[in-house]
Amino acid sequence: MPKLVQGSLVATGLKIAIIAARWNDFFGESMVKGAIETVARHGGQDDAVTVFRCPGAFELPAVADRVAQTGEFDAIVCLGVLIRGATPHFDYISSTMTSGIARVGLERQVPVSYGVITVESQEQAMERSGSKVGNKGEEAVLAAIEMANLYKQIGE
Ligand code: DLZ
Repeated sequence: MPKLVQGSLVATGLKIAIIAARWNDFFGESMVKGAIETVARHGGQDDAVTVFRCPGAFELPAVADRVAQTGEFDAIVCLGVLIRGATPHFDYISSTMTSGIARVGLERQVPVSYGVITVESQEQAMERSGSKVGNKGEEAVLAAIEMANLYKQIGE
């Protein structure tokens, strides 16, 4: 029988940092709310979540790196909403931000989950921040909880 190692979705005892970009906050706010509620639904304490705000998605990796270095959190969740505009800005920001977030997760001793929606329109942003296609904030926090518990299983 192979041994299975996996993280549970129980948030009890976990300290979670949510880093939320302010751009397109109209959509981002429901992702933050969904993420906080999900921690509570999975047994996390009220004071287990700390929300950090930064200007935009571009700043997420830098803040995640700082937060990771405090050593105070079991997992970090990055949340943001990047909507394609008329300029190449979207492409530059999305690729730099995505690889930056991944790098923090690889280089620091803490799981970092990716809850940034990268969409073509406000309509798509609406669908992914809590309506038709779910709430990416909730999904990202679930991944963070599972990864934090998996890291504990693998060994500290
Ligand atoms: C500049 C910019 C643009 C055009 N669009 C977005 C966006 O859709 N979502 C987002 O989170 N941030 C955007 N930003 C801001 C950049 O991420 C960054 O905050 C600024 O360039 C300042 O460094």
